[in-house]
Amino acid sequence: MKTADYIISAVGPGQWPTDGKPQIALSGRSNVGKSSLINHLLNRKNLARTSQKPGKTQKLNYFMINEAFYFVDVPGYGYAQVSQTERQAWGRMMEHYFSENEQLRVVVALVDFRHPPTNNDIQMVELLKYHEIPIIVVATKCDKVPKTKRLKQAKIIQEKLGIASGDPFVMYSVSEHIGKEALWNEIEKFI
Ligand SMILES: Nc1nc2c(ncn2[C@@H]2O[C@H](COP(=O)(O)OP(=O)(O)O)[C@@H](O)[C@H]2O)c(=O)[nH]1
Ligand SMILES: [Mg+2]
Repeated sequence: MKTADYIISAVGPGQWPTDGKPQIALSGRSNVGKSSLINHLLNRKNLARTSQKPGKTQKLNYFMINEAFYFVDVPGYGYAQVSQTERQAWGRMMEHYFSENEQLRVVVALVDFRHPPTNNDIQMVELLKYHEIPIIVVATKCDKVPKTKRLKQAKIIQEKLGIASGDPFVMYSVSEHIGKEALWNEIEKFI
């Protein structure tokens, strides 16, 4: 890791970078720990802002990493207070991004390790599969699950998401520094 710079909050396709550099997107429901994970991966305190009011602005936040590739912070889904209209706008934006963006190499799909995947988590994985976009599943907050239960919980999540046991799956904890190297190893395969 050398540099990480915030580039743009893109409200529409006209603002998507067109320099051809690879894009790695990160998705997950609101509060799954996405901002925390991005900051942890990049050794930065507050590059991706944590605890923002979810569901307000539906923008794709682009970060340039090592002047070589982008992290794209996808707005969180599944926030109860979001209106139907906003939900639909989010769906259209994501549909567009996944179908039209040739620089998108892989999506890091975050799920909360403490709970079985939500319907929204499952739909996200299905959408990615439909568009034939490679997926790295990351189970966040694994510190909250006792070590002896982690293997079983991982299997439940993989099964519910319809992910094969050999597909990329990383248990992550920001607070206990688990998973960073494993996730970078998986991401590097797509750059
Ligand atoms: N125990 C634990 N809590 C975490 C972890 N990662 C994030 N959190 C907490 O989860 C909450 C939501 O995190 P945030 O990064 O803002 O989630 P986002 O909405 O997905 O961007 C915050 O209170 C974080 O401190 C983790 O690895 N372990
Ligand atoms: Mg966030």
